[in-house]
Amino acid sequence: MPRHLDHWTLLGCGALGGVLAGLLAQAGNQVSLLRTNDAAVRLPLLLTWWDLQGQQHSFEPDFLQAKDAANIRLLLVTTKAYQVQSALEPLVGVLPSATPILLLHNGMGTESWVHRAFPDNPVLLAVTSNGALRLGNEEFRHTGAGETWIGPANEAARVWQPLAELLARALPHAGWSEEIRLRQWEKLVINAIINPLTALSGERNGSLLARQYEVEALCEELLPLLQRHGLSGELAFWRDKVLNVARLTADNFSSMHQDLDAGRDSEIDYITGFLLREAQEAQLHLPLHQQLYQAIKAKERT
Ligand code: KPL
Repeated sequence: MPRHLDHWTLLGCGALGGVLAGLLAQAGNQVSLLRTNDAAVRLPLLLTWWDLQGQQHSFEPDFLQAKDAANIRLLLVTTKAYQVQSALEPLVGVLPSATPILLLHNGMGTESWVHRAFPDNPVLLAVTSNGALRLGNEEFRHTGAGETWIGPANEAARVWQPLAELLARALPHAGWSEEIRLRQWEKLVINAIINPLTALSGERNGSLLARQYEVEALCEELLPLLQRHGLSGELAFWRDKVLNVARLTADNFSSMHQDLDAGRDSEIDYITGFLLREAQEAQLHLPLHQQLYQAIKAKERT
């Protein structure tokens, strides 16, 4: 395994980034937070987080800037999908080409720019169903144990399989998946249904257990597109998958609900927007998802 793998640099310290930083530090890793060019982003000097048992932990992260890029051994990008490009831009041409870039965000559609901007770096993709809440600029809560999968997005990333073991020492679960894009699509379906519905209703994820027919109709509309992308599950499989996550995260507010509530943009362009773009290319129509997209866009504007 390559050396220095216990030094993680995190780009993005939202709800999930904050909790991951805490979990990685607790497992004995050195954790640095990368300052972006965005002066509005305030990073925690003392990061406090509560674990699943309600126990409080704190640690003081190190800070790096783009000019320190040569010291970045392992870059974990946990910004929102729509921030990936602007957050990574200062590292173009200065991040060592051997440094792996691990992208972890909801939605899809950021990857192609990353490959163009960092053509020689190993690029890895990750999906997670861990629940996280940001309580303030410096305070975070781990709200649900979930699975985390990472996998290669290019050839150079294939040797980085040991990263999954390393993550598994810090997280409730982590595994390597050669089929990470299929897992991203599965998560995309879950987010495309739970997130906009709960962001619009203002309710917790568990509220969808009483809206099974809507969930089913939204799944049904996606089936032809999913089949084109190699996901062959039938309607009951997808409905149960979405409802199962709603059940497991019943007390959570979805990230889209949290974003809109806090006056931030949502990730709808990388979730439903991505699905609509893919559907258009395949000449498929997704009227129900189109309605959700427009309703979230309208809510973003207000
Ligand atoms: O990923 C999530 C999110 O809120 O973004 C789910 C799985 C829906 C949990 O809330």
